[in-house]
Amino acid sequence: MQKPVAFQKNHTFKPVNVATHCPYCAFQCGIHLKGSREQAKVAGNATFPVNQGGLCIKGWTAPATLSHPDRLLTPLARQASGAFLPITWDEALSRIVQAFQEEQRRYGPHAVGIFGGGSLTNEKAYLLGKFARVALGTEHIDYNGRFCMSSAAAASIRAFGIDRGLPFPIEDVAHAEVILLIGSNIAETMPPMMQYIDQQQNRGGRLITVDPRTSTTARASALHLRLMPGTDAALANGLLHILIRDGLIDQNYIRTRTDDFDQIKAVAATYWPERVERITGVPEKQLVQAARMLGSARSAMILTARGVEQQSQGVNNTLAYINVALALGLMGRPYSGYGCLTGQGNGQGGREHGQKADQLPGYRKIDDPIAREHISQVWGIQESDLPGPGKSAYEMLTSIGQDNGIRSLLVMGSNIAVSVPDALHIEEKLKQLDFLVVADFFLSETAKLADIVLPVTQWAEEEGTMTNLEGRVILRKRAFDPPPGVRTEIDVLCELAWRMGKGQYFSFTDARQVFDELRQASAGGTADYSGITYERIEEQQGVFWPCPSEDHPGTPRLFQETFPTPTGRARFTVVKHAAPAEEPDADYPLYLTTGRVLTHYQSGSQTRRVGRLHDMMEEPFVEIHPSTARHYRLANGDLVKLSTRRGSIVLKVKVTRSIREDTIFVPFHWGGHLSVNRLTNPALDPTSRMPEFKICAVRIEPVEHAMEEN
Ligand SMILES: Nc1nc2c(c(=O)[nH]1)N[C@H]1C(S)=C(S)[C@@H](COP(=O)(O)OP(=O)(O)OC[C@H]3O[C@@H](n4cnc5c(=O)[nH]c(N)nc54)[C@H](O)[C@@H]3O)O[C@H]1N2
Ligand SMILES: Nc1nc2c(c(=O)[nH]1)N[C@H]1C(S)=C(S)[C@@H](COP(=O)(O)OP(=O)(O)OC[C@H]3O[C@@H](n4cnc5c(=O)[nH]c(N)nc54)[C@H](O)[C@@H]3O)O[C@H]1N2
Ligand code: SF4
Ligand SMILES: [Mo]
Repeated sequence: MQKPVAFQKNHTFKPVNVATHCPYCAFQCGIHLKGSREQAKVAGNATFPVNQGGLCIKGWTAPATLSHPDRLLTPLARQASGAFLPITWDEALSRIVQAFQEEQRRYGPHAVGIFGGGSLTNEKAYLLGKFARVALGTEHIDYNGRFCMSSAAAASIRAFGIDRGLPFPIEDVAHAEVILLIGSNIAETMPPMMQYIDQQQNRGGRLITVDPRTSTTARASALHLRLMPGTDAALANGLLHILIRDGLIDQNYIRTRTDDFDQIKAVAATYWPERVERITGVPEKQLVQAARMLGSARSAMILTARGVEQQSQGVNNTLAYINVALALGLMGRPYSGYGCLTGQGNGQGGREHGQKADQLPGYRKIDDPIAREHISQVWGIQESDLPGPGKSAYEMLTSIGQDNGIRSLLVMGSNIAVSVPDALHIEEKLKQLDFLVVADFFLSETAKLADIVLPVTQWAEEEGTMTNLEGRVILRKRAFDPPPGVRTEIDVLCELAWRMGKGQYFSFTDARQVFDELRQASAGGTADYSGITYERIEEQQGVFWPCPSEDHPGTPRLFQETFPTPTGRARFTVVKHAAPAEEPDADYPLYLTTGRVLTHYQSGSQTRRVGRLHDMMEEPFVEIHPSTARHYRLANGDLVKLSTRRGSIVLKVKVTRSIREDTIFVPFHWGGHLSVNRLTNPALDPTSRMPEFKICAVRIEPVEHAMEEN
C-alpha cells in the first residue's frame, strides 16, 4: 500500500471572494476574503449571524500574516551553533521518524509527547490525537486549552454533565434583562460581542461586571464589582446568601431540576454580606444591588471567562457562580443561563476530539471502557493497544528531565515558551529535550528552540471546521494556494505515520476525509458531530452540536427539559472561599494579574508581526494605580522592575485609576525579557490542572533603585 498523494493546486493569481472566518478568537467572525494571497482584503460578513458584519482590528489586519516576509517556507534544522539551516521535507521527516523511533525503542512509547492547540481545526486536532495514540502509541498528548478552558469545562461537566461554552446562541445575549459578566474583558477580547450588550442595554437591560480592573468592558457596565483578585468564590457565595435571605431564589426549579441544594444552603448562610465585603473588598451595598438585579430579573445570564477560571481554584470559582445560576433557575430558561466564553478560535472543538490527555473523540473519557471500545473499532485497532490517560500540559512539560518524563516533543499550534507560567523554568526544560519538533508558520519563540521546524499552511490556505464559542460548527475555507514549500498538517501527520509503518490508519488526503472519520468517531458521544457535513454547515451558517443524524437540526439551546447527568438534574456543589496559592506579603506586597489587550493575540507570534498592530502597541506595560505609583515614586513611562519568586522583568509604567491600589496588571503577548510569564505562578487547580495565571505576589522597584541594590 502506498501513501495517497494530497491534491496540490498550483495557480496563485486567480482573484477570489470567499466567505470564511477570522483566524483568531472564539468569536470566529464571518469575513469575506478578497483578492490574492499577497494582497488580500477582509470585509465583515454581514450575513453571518454571530458577528453580523462586525470585526475587530485583528480581523481586519489578519491577511498580513499570509505573505509576511517572516513566513517559514522550508523545513529548518538547528545546528550545534544554534543557527538554522534549510533542509528538504524528506530529510526533515526522516529525521523526525528516526529520532522518535529511537527514543521509543530506548525509553518506551511514552517518551515522546505531543502538545497541540485550540487554534487547530477540528480535523487537525482529531488527527493529532489519533497520531499520538495510534502512530506513536504514547499516552502523552495535551494542549494549550489546559491554560484556557479546562476549569470551566470541569465545572460544567460536574454541574450539568456536559461542557459546551455557551448553551445558547450569542444573539440571546441581546435579550437578557441582566447579565453578570465575570472576569472577562469582552470589549477588548471579543469586541463584536459588544453589539449584543449595546442592544441589551438599549432595551433597558443591565450589565454587571466583576473584575479587579475597571476594564473597557467594566466601564460599559451599570454596576462594576471591583473585587480583590482571587475572591470570586466568596463573592458568588455572598450573592447566593442575599438571594436566599431575600427570597429571590426559584424554589420550584431547585426542587424539580437540581440536586444537593440543602448542602450549599448551609454554606451560603455563612457568607453574610459584611463578611463578604471584608474578603472581597466589594461594598455590601453593591453586593445587595447586584443580587437584587439578578433576583428580580425575568431573564438573566451569568458568563465567566479567564479572570475567574485561570486560578488554582478556577473550578470551584466557576462552580460557585454556577450555584447562583441554578438557584435562580436560569439554565434552560429563555434568554437565561450560565455560559463560559471560550477563548481560542477552536477552543471549543479543540477540547472535544481527543487532543486532551484524558480524552477521546466525541468528548469521551479515555478511561471509559465503552468509549475505548467504540474508538478502537472506528480506528481499526485493538482496544488493548489504545494508551491510557497522560499528563496534563504543564505537568507533561515539567516531567522533562525526570524519571518517566517525556524526552522528545512535537508542538503543533502553541508557543509554549511564551504562554506557560514560570516560563524561564519551562524554557530550561525545553532545552533539556533530546529532540523538539515545532510546526508553525513563523519562527516563534518556541520554534527557535526546536531541532526541526516544519513550515505549515495558514488559515486561508486550508480547509477545515472550527467550533465557535456557541458550539456552532463552522467551515473555514481555502481561499488561496499556499506558498510553495509549505504543507498542511494533515499531510504532514499522515506522511509521518506512513513512514512509521502505521500508514493504513492514516489514508487521508484532505480535511473532508478526516472530518468524515471524526463524524463516525464522535457518533454517540457527548459532542456528537455525526449529522454534520460541510454542505450543511454552508447552507445553515453553521450547525450546533450535538447533531446525531443528518436529519437532526442541531442543538442551539441546551438544558430546556433535562440535564445529561445520571439523575437528569443539575448538581449544586459546596464551595468555600480559600486564598490563592500565593498572597502578598512583606517581600512581595502587591498582586500581579495578567491578561490581554485589544491589539494583540495570545503569545503575539502572529499579531506582533502585523505592522498596524505592532505600531498600535509595540511593547507591554504595567498598569499601576496613581497612589501606588506615588508611593514608589513612579510616573507614567518610567521603567520599573517587577519581581516574583520566579523571576524579574523590566517594563514601562502606565499610571491608571482603572486598577486597584493593591494590584498591578501586565498583558502577556510578548516573549523573552518582556514575558510576564517569567513571573507567573504555576500553581495548578487540583481538578482541571489549570495554572494560576491571574494571581501571584509581586514586588516593584523603580529601575535606578533596583540597579543600586544589585
Ligand atoms: N485581543 C485579544 N482577544 C482575545 C485573545 C487575545 O489574546 N487578545 N485571546 C482569546 C483567548 S484564547 C481567550 S482565553 C479570551 C480571554 O478573554 P478574557 O477572559 O476576557 O481576557 P483576560 O484579559 O485574560 O481576562 C479578563 C479579565 O479578568 C480579570 N481578572 C483578573 N483577576 C481576576 C479575578 O481574580 N477575578 C475576576 N473576576 N476577574 C479577574 C482581568 O482584570 C481581565 O480584565 O480572549 C480571546 N480573545
Ligand atoms: N500570563 C498569562 N499567560 C497565559 C494566559 C493569560 O491570561 N496570562 N492565557 C492562556 C491562554 S487562555 C491561552 S489560550 C494560551 C495561548 O498561548 P499559545 O498556546 O502560545 O497560543 P498562540 O499564541 O495562539 O500560539 C499559537 C502558535 O501556533 C501558531 N499557529 C496558529 N495556528 C496554527 C496552526 O493551525 N497550526 C500550527 N502548527 N501552528 C499554528 C502561531 O503562529 C503561534 O506561534 O496562553 C495562556 N497563557
Ligand atoms: S479576533 Fe475575534 S473578535 Fe476580532 S475579528 Fe477575529 S474573530 Fe472577530
Ligand atoms: Mo485562551
